[in-house]
Amino acid sequence: VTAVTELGYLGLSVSDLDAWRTYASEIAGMEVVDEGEDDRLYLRMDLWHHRIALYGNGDDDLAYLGWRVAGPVEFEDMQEKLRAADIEFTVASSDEAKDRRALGLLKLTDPGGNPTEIFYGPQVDTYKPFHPGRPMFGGFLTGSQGIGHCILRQDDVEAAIRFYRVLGLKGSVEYKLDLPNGMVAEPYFMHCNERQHSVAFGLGPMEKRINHMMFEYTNLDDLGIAHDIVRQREIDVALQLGKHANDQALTFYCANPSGWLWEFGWNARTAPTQQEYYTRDIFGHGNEAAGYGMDIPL
Ligand code: MBD
Ligand code: FE
Repeated sequence: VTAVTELGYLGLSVSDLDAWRTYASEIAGMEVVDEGEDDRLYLRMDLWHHRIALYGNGDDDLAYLGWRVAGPVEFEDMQEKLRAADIEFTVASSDEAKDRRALGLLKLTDPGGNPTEIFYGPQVDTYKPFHPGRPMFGGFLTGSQGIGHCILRQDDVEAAIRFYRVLGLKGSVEYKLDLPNGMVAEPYFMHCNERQHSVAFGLGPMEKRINHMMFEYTNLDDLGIAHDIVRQREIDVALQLGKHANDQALTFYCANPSGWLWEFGWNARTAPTQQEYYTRDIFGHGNEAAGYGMDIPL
């Protein structure tokens, strides 16, 4: 059965492209590529033409997510699956696919209203070494694990689970967290490759489509440098350094220039073959800056 193979790319709507240029390069270490288009900048994390497109149209939210399938056969099989599940989609024109630097593209909307794309055949610039925006000891962990993971807004978690299962993702509840108000949060984590999770949801109402995007460094020292610079520049840290129970990555969460979170991490373990759940993290992840939708007792 056809399944998506990775969370491959992201489009972000932003209000301050210059702030993003600085943040992405000097803090995250991504390579900024400006091809002279007046509406956008690209961010590179590896040999792909880009992993992130930033559009300076002012929204400060997720513009779209791109899920990859292996090739044209899988692309057609996925369309069959969507039809069988009564999920509406449109196959994009070749100009639209070209705009995403993909060979083939379809567009749909997930049950939370998040613009979603399924593509195959990204443009990979093998001639052009990844050149980080600040000195780095290593790089970003991408490859078969894709760009990273995100937490998305889903008002109907059951509908979201059904949708992402059609795309081929697997997973379940991985935490039961006792909230101060007496409720229990049961966030749901889904994976489609060795990355422990590529998408998660179920942490309650959200203002934006996206709560955070997680990127993983291959070298601990690059996480340390990112953390140092975030502290030097007094950028809001919503969750302090700590280790998650599920992916066991060492991570921290800081505000990006659009007012939502980027989670920087290192040394995540791979997706489980059997389901488990947890009631708290291993250590750290203390709440600090409030108001970013991560005021949860991890
Ligand atoms: C994560 O990456 C995460 O963002 C949360 C909230 C819990 C476990 C792993
Ligand atoms: Fe996360």
